[in-house]
Amino acid sequence: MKIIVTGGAGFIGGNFVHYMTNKYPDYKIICLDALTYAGNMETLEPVINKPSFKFIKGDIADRELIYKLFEEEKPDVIVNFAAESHVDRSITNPDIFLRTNIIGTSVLLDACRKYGIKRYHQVSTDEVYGDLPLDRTDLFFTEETPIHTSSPYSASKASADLLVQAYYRTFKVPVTISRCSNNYGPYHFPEKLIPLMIANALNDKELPVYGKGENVRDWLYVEDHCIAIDLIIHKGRVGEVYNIGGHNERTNLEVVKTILKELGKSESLIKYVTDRPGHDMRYAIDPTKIHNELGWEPKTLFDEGIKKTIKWYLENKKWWENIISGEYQNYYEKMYANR
Ligand code: NAD
Ligand code: TDX
Repeated sequence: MKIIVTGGAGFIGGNFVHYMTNKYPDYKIICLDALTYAGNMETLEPVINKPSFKFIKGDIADRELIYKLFEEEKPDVIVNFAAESHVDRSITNPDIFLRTNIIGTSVLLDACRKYGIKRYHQVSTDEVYGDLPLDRTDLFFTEETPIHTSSPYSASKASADLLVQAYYRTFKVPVTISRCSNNYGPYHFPEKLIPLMIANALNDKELPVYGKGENVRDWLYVEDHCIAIDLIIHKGRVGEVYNIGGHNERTNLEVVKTILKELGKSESLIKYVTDRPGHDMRYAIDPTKIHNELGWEPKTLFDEGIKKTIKWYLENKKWWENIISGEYQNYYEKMYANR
């Protein structure tokens, strides 16, 4: 089996590459990544010298490059993680989100159509469903929940999902889609809530909490996401959408306070800052379908996963300090200075 993993130098794609090369030593895993600000070769250090692994630098929206790659490699499966993934960046600069997340997906689908494929898997997000009210804890996103997006990021991801479904119906490309809740764990880029708060707390910097910190996210340990995608590409039904999430809902403030407590830091580091425009209130996944059809359930609950994650950031300071000492400084200044 030959699998092309796009976006494999990023957070979830990187964890997926590690997971798959360990679990299936006889599979050929090819990582295609444009190495944007979010891509990091240090994330691929544990696999880079494995004979079953190959890295190619390239953009999923580059049609010529993608067709050549398909022609040369003749992959069986594509798992598309490559995306612009940060909601705040999509608010300040939507353009690149449309190019990578929509056009990039369409180029990959065209290549699948042209060269043939056993499976195209689109890594999507629960954000395509919009949000749920805080006072209706009985409500969850199912695969039937209508698409209803809030940010340029989620609109671009939803557009990609619609294209994937159109290529299934019209051209019979064998696709699957997974829509996962918020991930956390090793190699998470420190612009996102959990790694940002860990890094700031360790540096005794303020922890910027948007609004009142009452927004709820459904946190999934990244390895559980990798296990779910592995199951879907091997056993999932073609044309289907699978929600992935584990009923690990926490308010942002609960998450931040847990991190401070684990690190022995004071809550006085918390700084309430101007809210994100259009900020989704609550995400919560109903994972019944993937549980019933594929037997998936999360292995790592939040209280254990957050400890493991903090431990990883403590033991791998070089990985994230290299990031926050570079261009990231300009981003941080722009995003947080006048908030
Ligand atoms: P990330 O930002 O950490 O990584 C994205 C990777 O894609 C980077 O390595 C980057 O270099 C690469 N990339 C960007 N544009 C590219 C292009 N045009 N061509 C090739 N490579 C390109 O993102 P992540 O958090 O690992 O998310 C991965 C996927 O999972 C995304 O599709 C995202 O929408 C989805 N997702 C993320 C979460 C989450 O909580 N992080 C939850 C649900 C779904
Ligand atoms: O500094 C911050 N302060 C803060 O309060 C940051 C960066 C975030 N937040 C809040 C906003 C959200 O309510 O924390 C919550 C989580 O924020 P992010 O880490 O930016 O994630 P989110 O917007 O929920 O989106 C994530 O989950 C779904 C991923 O980034 C997406 O790629 C994925 O699709």
